[in-house]
Amino acid sequence: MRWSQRRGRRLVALASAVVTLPLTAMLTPAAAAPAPASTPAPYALVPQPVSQQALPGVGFTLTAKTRIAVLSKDAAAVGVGTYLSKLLAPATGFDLRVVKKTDAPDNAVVLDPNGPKKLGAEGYTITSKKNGVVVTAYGAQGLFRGVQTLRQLLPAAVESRTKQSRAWTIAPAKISDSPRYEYRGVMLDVARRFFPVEQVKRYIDEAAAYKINKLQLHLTDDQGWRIAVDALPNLTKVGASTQSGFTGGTNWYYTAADYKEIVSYAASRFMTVVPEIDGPGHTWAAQTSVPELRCDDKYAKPYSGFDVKISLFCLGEPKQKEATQNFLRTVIKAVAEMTPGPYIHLGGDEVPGDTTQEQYDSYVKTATDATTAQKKTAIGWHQLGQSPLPAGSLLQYWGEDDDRATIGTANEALGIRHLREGAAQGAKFIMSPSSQAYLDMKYDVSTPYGLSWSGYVPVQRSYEWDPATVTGKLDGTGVIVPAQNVAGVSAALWADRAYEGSNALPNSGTRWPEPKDYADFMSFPRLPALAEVAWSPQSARDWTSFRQRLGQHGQRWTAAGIGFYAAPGVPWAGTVRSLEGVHGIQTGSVTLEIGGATADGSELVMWAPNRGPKQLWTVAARSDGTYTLANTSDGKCVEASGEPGAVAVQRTCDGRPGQRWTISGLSNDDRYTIASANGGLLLTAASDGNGAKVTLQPNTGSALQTWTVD
Ligand code: TNX
Repeated sequence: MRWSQRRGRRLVALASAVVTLPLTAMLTPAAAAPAPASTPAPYALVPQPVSQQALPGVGFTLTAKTRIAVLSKDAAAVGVGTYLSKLLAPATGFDLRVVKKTDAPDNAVVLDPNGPKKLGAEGYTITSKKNGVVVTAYGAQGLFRGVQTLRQLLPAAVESRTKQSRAWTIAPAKISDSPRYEYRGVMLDVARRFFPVEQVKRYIDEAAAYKINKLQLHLTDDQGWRIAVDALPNLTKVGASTQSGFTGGTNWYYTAADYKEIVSYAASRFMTVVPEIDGPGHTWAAQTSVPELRCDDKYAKPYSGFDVKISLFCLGEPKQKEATQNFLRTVIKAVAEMTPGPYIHLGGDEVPGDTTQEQYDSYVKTATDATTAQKKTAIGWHQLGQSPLPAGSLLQYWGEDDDRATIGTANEALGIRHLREGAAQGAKFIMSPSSQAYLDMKYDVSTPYGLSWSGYVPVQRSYEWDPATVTGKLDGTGVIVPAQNVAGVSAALWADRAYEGSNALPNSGTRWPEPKDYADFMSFPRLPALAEVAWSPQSARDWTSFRQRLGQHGQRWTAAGIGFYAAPGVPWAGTVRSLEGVHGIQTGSVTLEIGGATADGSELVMWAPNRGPKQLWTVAARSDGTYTLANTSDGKCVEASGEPGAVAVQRTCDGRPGQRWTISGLSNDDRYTIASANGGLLLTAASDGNGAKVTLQPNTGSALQTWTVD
């Protein structure tokens, strides 16, 4: 059921979401403020600040002698100065000196943490003029957020890891800003796919650039236990030996030292780590290590598969119930002691059906008691709302748009009932609606990785929603969590299908990207979209402005080495590769050609490349984001009817759906998939040999479906 695509309904839902936006905007309190969205944004800042104004003149140009002057002795504030200096060093080649001052000097980048209290912990102002730049905040954290904006006032090349020779001018502006929500998070599923420490740190930097301030680590699941607990060494000895698709690991977990390194790196970016210990479902890895948690008292065999809802602690037997309680107390205490942040996430999602309410309640009570005993705030997926929770607990809503249609009907979806029960307890909510905020959902039919049980999530869908109304019906009525109980927003990057051709199970030829490359491709550009949802006032947000601003950020990511998805519908500027022009279209050692024929309907073939006109294609973009591919010898277009197995032929170009193609880059290199706009099947060579036919086939991740467009 959860694998079904439900595409028809999804389209209806999208259409109505667009129509209701003005209404939802009117309902939110932030909309009462004057709407800055009506004036075009002078600079391409993401997230959109509360207010910005371009000033006349050229702005402030950095030189090797420019100083970063911190108007404080506070170590955290000075630390932001050092961070900025290091951030600018690789691309500029400057080693800007950080100095402590009492008064703001001219011709410097001034960081002033002594601003008015009304700026709040994260608010800031920036004044950037020809004779210097001043960032003002109430403390170091606000300075850090301001520095992320300052970064975006510099040319995109500043993100390069290597020295670039050019002028480094900070655009002239007056900006005043503060966040809509305090909780602005992203979750990494390090359980299904283990992210080495370096790759977690890299992701922290990428997220911090968009003012994300919480990093939830999904540390435990069926496929792996990723955090060392001294008292239970088996958890990492056995329980960490698998990932989804991998077996035999010996170090696929964070030692106490690793975890500490992640926590302190995150803290240096003003980001709080939220560890998640999921239960009572999603606990197979724990059961491989601690047999007392199982009804049969036997060690479970490590699991490296791709299913969900496969496991449950043995909650019905008194002996095992006690073992589970002891286990939870030990684990939560150990994790809490390693975690300086205020939160422990207790999971609670997707419990297999054979649990009674009493059993679930009792698990939740043990887990939340253990959490409050450590003076931490409990967070759970919204299912946790069905059980009594300590005051101040947070719930993370991950429902899907299809369920929202049932709100207020006699047959409300179970997830909606749990949401209601949580809301009735007065809990605050973190919004991670799967149809908008799940980064593991495919963008569109061409996306090589991930799932689509909650629909496709193109960038626009991840952007155009309001956390204040997302727990209501799609028309904005029947909202369950009142606006004042929304604590914030979190994106979630699950990793149970982090391989190419993820519509099918992987095989021995499947390509697995590095976790960082999977994360980059699925997060960019959607993480910045969600960061803006979390930070910017609803009244300052609109898709037309966002897509323009976002289009300027692709070159920043390219400069930084982030392999993002150049999603259709966004005007990508700068160094992003344009596919338009004349190209050979090749897979393996053969290239696409028209053969000896020129008649309409004649079949295309693959052949060893000779760069002749019969093997070259004019790639032209259409306004709908698709391309046509016209042969340079006879001008006819590549065409295939939509069904599986349809043979690719040439025909006089007339723009019919069978002649339109979605060309999508795979992560971080120059390979593409070519999907028919007439149903989404992929152009597939029958073999890597001379004379091979080309047909439409479902995405299997096969090398014969990945193309270079040279
Ligand atoms: C549901 S969302 C899950 C995860 C999967 C994810 C895949 C949630 C709380 N549980 O276990 O990884 O779907 O999209």
